[in-house]
Amino acid sequence: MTLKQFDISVENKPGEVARIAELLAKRAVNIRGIATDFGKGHPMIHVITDDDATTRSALTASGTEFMEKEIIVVTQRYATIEEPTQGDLHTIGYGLVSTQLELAGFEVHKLGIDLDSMYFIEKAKEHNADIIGLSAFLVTTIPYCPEVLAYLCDMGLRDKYKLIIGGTECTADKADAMDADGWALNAVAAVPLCKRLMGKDVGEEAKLATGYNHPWWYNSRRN
Ligand code: B12
Repeated sequence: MTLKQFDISVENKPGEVARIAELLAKRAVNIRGIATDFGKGHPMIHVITDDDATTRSALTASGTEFMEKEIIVVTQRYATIEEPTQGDLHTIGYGLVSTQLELAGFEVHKLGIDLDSMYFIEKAKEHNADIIGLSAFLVTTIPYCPEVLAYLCDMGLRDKYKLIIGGTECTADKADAMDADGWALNAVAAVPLCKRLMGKDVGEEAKLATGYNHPWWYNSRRN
């Protein structure tokens, strides 16, 4: 399923986000998502609303420059569960991964830290997740990643979920050794990894991503 995203050009001055929000509020348009960026040297506001037609007419009537694009809507099926493994209190990295994935349209459920391995298998079931993301920063916490995989196998759920790992001490070869579905060096690389695991087109780069020296990598035996 796709939705319309409005990429709105604004001036580089305070109050522009409020101006756009008010513009839409006056027409009773509900904003589902809003983000700003300065990507190409020009400030932009990206908005997704419940009402494309009224959004379009409100922006046009106010003389605001904008472009429209289709974005992929990620439903419950694409939910990911991100969490540091049992005993691991490093939250910064997994927070960034979650944010990047959310920005890319994934529905992410952050479960918290230092949780029992079985807990988020239960949560993955509850949220009908497709990907379980484990963040492990310590040599002492990485062993919980294969533990989760073992539980999934024991429960006959191994093929129901893709399991990916990341964090300072995680590497592609460790992911491979434990038969995880993927690994990513950082939050940005986690996006093509997850898209690839969901069967989305990530371009030519996919061909390279089976090598350990690639910033995002997936387990080709499962794809
Ligand atoms: C900040 C930090 C802490 C903070 C954590 C604060 C917090 N709320 O997160 C505090 C002070 C609490 C801490 C504690 C400890 N830490 Co510490 N910590 C670090 C440090 C300096 C930075 C980690 C970090 O947040 N980086 C910033 C993030 C943004 O970058 P990142 O880690 O690269 O994350 C990216 C990727 O890893 C990836 N990623 C992360 N998760 C995931 C998940 C998935 C699914 C995917 C695909 C990708 C992915 O994407 C992220 C974003 O781009 C590292 C050193 C280092 N250089 O990494 C040590 C380090 C991880 N800590 C270490 C240690 C030893 C500890 C302690 C045991 C220290 C002690 N004796 O108490 C405790 C353990 C606490 C615990 N039980 O977890 C060691 C681990 C060594 C080892 N071999 O196990 C390190 C490597 C430092 C070192 N060189 O010794 N630590």
